[in-house]
Amino acid sequence: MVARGFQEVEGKVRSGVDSSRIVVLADQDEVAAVASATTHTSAGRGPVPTRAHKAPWRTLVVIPTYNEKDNVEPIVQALHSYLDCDVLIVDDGSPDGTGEIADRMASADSRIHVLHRLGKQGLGTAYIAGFGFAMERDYERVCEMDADFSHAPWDLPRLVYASEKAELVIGSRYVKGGCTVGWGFRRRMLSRGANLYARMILGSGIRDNTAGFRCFHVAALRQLDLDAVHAQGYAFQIEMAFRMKRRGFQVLEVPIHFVDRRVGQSKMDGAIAREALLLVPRLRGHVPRNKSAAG
Ligand SMILES: Nc1nc2c(ncn2[C@@H]2O[C@H](COP(=O)(O)OP(=O)(O)OP(=O)(O)O)[C@@H](O)[C@H]2O)c(=O)[nH]1
Ligand SMILES: [Mg+2]
Repeated sequence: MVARGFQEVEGKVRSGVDSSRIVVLADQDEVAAVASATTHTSAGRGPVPTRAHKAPWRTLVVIPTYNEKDNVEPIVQALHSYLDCDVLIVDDGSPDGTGEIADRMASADSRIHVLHRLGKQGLGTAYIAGFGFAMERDYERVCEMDADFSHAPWDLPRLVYASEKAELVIGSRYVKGGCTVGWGFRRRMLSRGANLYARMILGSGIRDNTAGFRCFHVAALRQLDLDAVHAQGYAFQIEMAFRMKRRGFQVLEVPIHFVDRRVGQSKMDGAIAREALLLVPRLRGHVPRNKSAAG
């Protein structure tokens, strides 16, 4: 299936089309793209564009990694086939050698950068470091993406293009057209429960508060007090979305299919869930509010 531009894609996805099946004609050689929409598929993943979409803004995609040796190279290759952008891998001294693979990738492609940190320091601080990198180097957009293929590389350009209308775009499982694929009952309930809880207590109108597939305006992040952000796990995502909303920024959710990790080990544990449980009620009282902002 083809779409003229990204706005048309969003309409199709909301009405139930799987975004992996849509080729976007913008930036493409049209004849080849139409042919690709019917023939080319990559590992059962649907059509690949004839060339990557050129991000309309200077865009950095931050990918935190901890023991992702089998994912780090394929995920960056995959995302670069959909979006021409810079990538920062933030590796916390992965014992499995992910950091060395990332270094090798960076030396072969000037769009790829690596930040090595000593030991596992958590997702929250990895992203804060990535945001700092984006601010120092004057990127206009900074995205968050997991290394484990839970976030589809073909959805990345959708998030970036949608950021024309909002300072924060969230790839959302809990809006019409979004879903999770492959999670067991327990994991589904945990995610649903966490989101219901955050939604009820924060009242910010955001449906997927814990999603880690996002695109921020760097200019908006500059206006937040990032030093005040301490949350680590899912709580970090809840906190960032809430801070953006309270500051008066637009938050837009685009539907995604979230797929359970392909290979490697989950880092989800009880401590991460507990952190979110305790942090959410505190956010209401502690996060500064703009006069016009909701929540
Ligand atoms: N740098 C860094 N990356 C991390 C850390 N913890 C997790 N990650 C990475 O963050 C991303 C999301 O973590 P996941 O382990 O997939 O967590 P999840 O998505 O909640 O859980 P599963 O998909 O079930 O494993 C992955 O790319 C991880 O490698 C950390 O402490 N430091
Ligand atoms: Mg994951």
